[in-house]
Order: sequence, then C-alpha cells, then structure tokens
Amino acid sequence: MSSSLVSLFERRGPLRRVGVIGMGYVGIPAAVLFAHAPGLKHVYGFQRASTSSGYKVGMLNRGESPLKGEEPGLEPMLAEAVEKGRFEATSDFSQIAACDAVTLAIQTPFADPKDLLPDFGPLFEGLGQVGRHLEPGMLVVLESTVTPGTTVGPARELLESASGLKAGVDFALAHAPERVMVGRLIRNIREHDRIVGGIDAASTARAVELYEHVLTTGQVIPMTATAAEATKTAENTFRDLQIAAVNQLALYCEAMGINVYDVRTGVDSLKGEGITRAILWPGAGVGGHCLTKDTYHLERGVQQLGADRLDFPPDLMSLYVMARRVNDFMPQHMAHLVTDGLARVGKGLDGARIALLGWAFLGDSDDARNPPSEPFRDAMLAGGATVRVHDPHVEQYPGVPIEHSLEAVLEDADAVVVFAGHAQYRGLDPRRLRALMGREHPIIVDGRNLVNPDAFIAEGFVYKGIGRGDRNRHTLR
Ligand code: SAJ
Repeated sequence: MSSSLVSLFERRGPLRRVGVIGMGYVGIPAAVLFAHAPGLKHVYGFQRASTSSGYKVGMLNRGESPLKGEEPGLEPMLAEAVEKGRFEATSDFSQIAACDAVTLAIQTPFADPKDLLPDFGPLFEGLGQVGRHLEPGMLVVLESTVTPGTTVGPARELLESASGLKAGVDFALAHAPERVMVGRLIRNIREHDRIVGGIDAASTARAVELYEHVLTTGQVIPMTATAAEATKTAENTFRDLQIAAVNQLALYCEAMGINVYDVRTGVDSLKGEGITRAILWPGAGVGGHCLTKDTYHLERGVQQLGADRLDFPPDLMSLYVMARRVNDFMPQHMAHLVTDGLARVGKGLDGARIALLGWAFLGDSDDARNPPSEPFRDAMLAGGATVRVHDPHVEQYPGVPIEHSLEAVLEDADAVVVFAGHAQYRGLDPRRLRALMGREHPIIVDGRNLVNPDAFIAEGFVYKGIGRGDRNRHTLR
C-alpha cells in the first residue's frame, strides 16, 4: 500500500463527508443511504444546473424525490436527511473540496445507438469538476458502467491533469459499479453484494470503508478497478447471452413445429445437486440501457487492453456479439410473423393496419429506453403499414404517438402484436378483439407468451407466437 496515501488517510481520519455527483436514479438513493449512515456526518448531492436537470436541486432540498415511479422508502429517508441537515443538494461543485470521498453516478448512454459507442462526455465533465476541487487524501469512486480500463486510464488521467495530484499517491481512485433496478433502488444498494475495485490496495481499502457504511445483507467483494469494470459489464453480457440462447431455441422450435415452452419446462427441470440450466424466457427482443450496451463495453475493453494478447479462435465472431445479434433479430422475426400472418389472409404489409401493444422495453414498466418495439415499428412503416401504439405505462416517446385507449388502437386493425409483457394484455378477450378489429380472420402475434393460442384460433384468428412451432401453422377456423 502506498505509504503516503495511507498517511494522508490517517491524517484525515475516518470518512465523514461524502459527495455524490449525478442526482439520477443511481445517485439519489446512494446519497440518501450515505446520509443515513450513522458513521458519516454530511452528504452533498451535486447536480449541474442544466436546463434538463437543474430543477432537481430545489426539489431534493425540499425533501422531494425527482424520480418517477414508486421507490419504496426513498422519499421519507430523503426528507428526514434534509430535515436533519445531513444531506443537501447543490450545483456549487467547489464544495467537493470539503468532502473526504466523492462518487460519480453519471450515465454513459449510447451517443448514437447505430455506432454502439457510449457517450462519456457527461461523466468526463463530472470528473473534470472533481479534479478541479480535488484535495490530498480524498477518495474518488466511479459508479457509472464504463469500458474496462476507464478507471485506471482516462479517468485517472483526467483527475491528475485537472488537479496536479497523483492517483495512488495523493488521492485514492476506485470503481464500484451500481447494480440497482428501478423500483427497488434502496433495497438493491443495501442488499446486493458490492463489487469494489481500487487502482491499488490503499484505494480499494478506502472504498471498502465507504460502502460498508450502506450495506446491510450485501457483502463487499474487493478486487482491482479493471476487474470491477469487467465484472459489471460481464454480468449483463452473460444475461444477454442467456436470453439469446433461449431466443435461438425458440426460433428452432418454431422451425421444428414444437412448443418452446414445453422444451423450456423440460430443460428447467434438470436442476439441483449443482446442475444448473439458467434457461430464461424467449421474447420479442431485448431493450433497456444495460443489456443493449454492456456487451460492447466488455468487447471494447478487451480490444483496448489486450487485443495483442488475446488467444481466441481465428476469424470467429465473439460469442457475446453474436448473442447481441440474435436478440436484435427478434423484432425482425416478429415482423416476419406479421407478414406470414397477413399472407395467410391474402394480404401484404403495404396498407396493413397494425396495433402494437406495449412500447416499454420491460413488462409492467414505463421505461422505454432502447425498446425492441422501435425497430419493429420502423420495419412495419418501411413496408407501407400503418402502426398505432398502445402502452398503459409509457406517457410519451419522441416521434411516436403513444395511445392509452386499447379500443382505439385495436379498432379496424388487421393485426394485433404484443411486444411488452404488460399484465393488462393477459386479459385480451378474443371475441372482443375480433369485434373491435372488424376482420373475418384478424391476426394476433404474441411476443411474450401472454395469450392462450387455442382461444384465439377458435375465434377465427390467425395466431403466431414466438417459439410456438406447435401452433404457428394451425388450420384457419
Ligand atoms: N428479457 C427477455 N427474456 C428474459 C429476461 C429479459 O427477453 O428472460 C428482455 C426484457 O424483456 C427486456 C430486456 O431483456 O427487454 C432486459 O430485461 P432485464 O430484466 O435484464 O432488465 P434490465 O435491462 O433492467 O436489467 C437489469 C440489470 N441490472 C443492473 O444492471 C443492476 C441486470 O443486470 C439484471 O439482471 C436485471 O435488471 C434483473 O435481473 O432484473
């Protein structure tokens, strides 16, 4: 351990004052939990005074959460922390100098989903703010999901050049990736194990001290900063891989004329005694802001850190990127199921009227980041169809009118397509839908296995379902 850094910690004493940069769905619960930690004294929530988010400072200092949706426990804890003077939100980044530790929880979304490159701009701007107010003996932690190599590389360089201080000598630097899910932010931070990786042993130890203040059932798992970055990107890469595996199986079952859900039940039955088959659920595609990009963070990391040392089958595509391609194919497959269904009733896509149910990327959620429904809608429009979109949770989406009346969207439609697994769609009544759609043989394409195929087939529908090879070529009633 670097003696100078350890002596700086000793001079400062235990961590007392913490700053969290980025008052979003990761930073706010983190700051609130630090503010409730008995061993800590004061927490600043730093939020740049931007037109889109500057309003959060005032709301937070009134004890009001700017986060949408239910977050159990968050707002009362926030209000109490403000009332006790243990938390304050501010746009004055000079207060960073008063902190013993600063964490950065700033998103790194795709700059342009087409080129699959993350936008590190806001994160690097935050790092610049920290660098300008960095003091000896401080701890800096990146919580954002980043490409492996970012903490020891660009982040370290940015902080050193802005501060004139040296990482590992004058200040500690670590990566502790967030693992929160909207709707369970407080619980996730307290109960999930926390990966903590420093650029050196002293930095790791100081970061472990910080996170032990907020963990309840979760344990700290210490490692190097780059291993921590690889862990976060790999845990999402592996989930994407598992989903791709069952999506491919669904396509195979459709081709073989069998029911993928029977096969899934069979495969899933082989468990216990250390035998595991993590078979997930096939569906209309994979969206969101985690699985759609973290694979590419991992791939960029190995290219940047070890391309010359990587021993991998020559001219073979990465299994992980292939999984991304399979998952991104599913919306196209849904489009193929629609055109197959239309062909069954002697229609083409041109002029067809499509009712798209479920815009969100996740069932029973209003989160519409990178939704698989979007490439599907684009394909329908490109083929000359008209598309009306229903979603009970998504308020609005740039460039896409989201309707909240199911009847209106279904009226006079040739095909109804279930994209997100919202519970409301489990109750779709074939008789009522047929009357609303006004077709002799309406089409239903089920992307989330929500409806009973036989009920719709009996009502005269053309049924198509992901993985339902046993029903997709049924006779028309
Ligand atoms: N999906 C499937 N089949 C499945 C599971 C998901 O098609 O069996 C689709 C969903 O419809 C969605 C996408 O994949 O479009 C992503 O779903 P998700 O459940 O993985 O939700 P995310 O993207 O919010 O993933 C988050 C991640 N959590 C964090 O990054 C902290 C992920 O690591 C978690 O595993 C996941 O939540 C979770 O388990 O809830």
